Amino acid sequence: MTSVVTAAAGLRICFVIPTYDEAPNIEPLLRHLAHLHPSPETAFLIVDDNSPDGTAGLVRKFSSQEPRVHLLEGERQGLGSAYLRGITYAMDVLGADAVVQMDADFSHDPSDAGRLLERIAVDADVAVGSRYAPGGAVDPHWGRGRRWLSRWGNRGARWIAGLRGIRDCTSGFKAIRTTALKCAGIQDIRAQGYVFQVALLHRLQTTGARIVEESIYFRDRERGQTKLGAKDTLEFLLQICRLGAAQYRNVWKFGLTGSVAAAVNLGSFYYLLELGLNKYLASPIAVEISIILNFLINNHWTFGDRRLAGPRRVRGLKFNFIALLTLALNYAIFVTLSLLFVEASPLLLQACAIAPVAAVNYLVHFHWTFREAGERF
Ligand SMILES: Nc1nc2c(ncn2[C@@H]2O[C@H](COP(=O)(O)OP(=O)(O)OP(=O)(O)O)[C@@H](O)[C@H]2O)c(=O)[nH]1
Ligand SMILES: [Mg+2]
Repeated sequence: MTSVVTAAAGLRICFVIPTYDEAPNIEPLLRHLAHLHPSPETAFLIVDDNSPDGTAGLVRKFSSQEPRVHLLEGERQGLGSAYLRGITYAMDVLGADAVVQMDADFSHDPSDAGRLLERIAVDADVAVGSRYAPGGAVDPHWGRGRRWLSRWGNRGARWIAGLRGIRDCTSGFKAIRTTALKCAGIQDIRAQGYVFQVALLHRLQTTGARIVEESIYFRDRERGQTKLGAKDTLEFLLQICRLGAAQYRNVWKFGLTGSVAAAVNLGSFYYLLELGLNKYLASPIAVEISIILNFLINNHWTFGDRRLAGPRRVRGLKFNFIALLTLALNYAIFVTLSLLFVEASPLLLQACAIAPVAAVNYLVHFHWTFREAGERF
């Protein structure tokens, strides 16, 4: 065994390893990791949920010779809760700049951690040890059922929860910069079991973390027993649906805000006419009132849960600019359709013009006007 000197040498690294009944594995794993990562800046945190097989006792014994080993004990509340506790402790108490999360059963090869750390030191906030990236693989001993569950679990995470471009969304082997974890506000993650991995990646991705994948070989555990149960599969399904629904929450809020703005547009137009204003002056004033109102509601409500990039007045100008541009686009589509389909109902043509423009409008505002700090346009 040779130790690794990584580009991450300047970072305070903490391995966060959850354990439940891992007595046969924990000591060999800690010995292996301590040898591979000799830096005094590296810590190893075992999060044990009162394992009946005495895992915690073995960790305590090991830590008496190796002070870089820490033990966090608690009641068993599931893998997600254990990770949350462990990561929080690594950041707040041990002052880690980066955490490496991995299983204790040697399914994750300890010598792969160096490659993950290299990536976050060089070009990423998160490096996922990926079984499905080119070059990655799972143990041939995996049965059909397990392969199927893993494949479809990943597809579900991508297609339903919306994890874009990540091949292994359920991997429990990752190196993560704690700056990205702080940005992601992981404290609010409500995932008790294995789906925590998906919820965590989802948070990191939506808050603009740069995520890369490094291929790994996932070995089947040789000692001890699996803790993956039917309850985890059910929670997985429910959680990815919840994450998926959250993706569209902004869409309906945006639609509702747009409808309110349209009503205000008409209302103020009517009121200005009543005041005796010329209709050619009343119309743009009403449009501008509705644009400003639309902006304010979107800024505070629709995208209010985002950490928005840039000052509000710049966002306001961008919003106005896009609103006027899309108004012109809407009008151009309407005129073109009217010329092409002379007989068609004007109301139908107006509706046909609104739909694509509303979609463009939403996407531009989502990724530009109200983009999250850190998101690249
Ligand atoms: N603290 C804590 N650790 C857990 C809990 N459930 C699982 N773990 C640990 O999480 C890691 C992954 O669990 P595993 O049972 O290996 O799950 P898996 O890798 O999907 O399944 P197998 O490798 O087939 O056993 C291991 O280190 C477990 O000991 C839990 O409720 N609390
Ligand atoms: Mg395992």
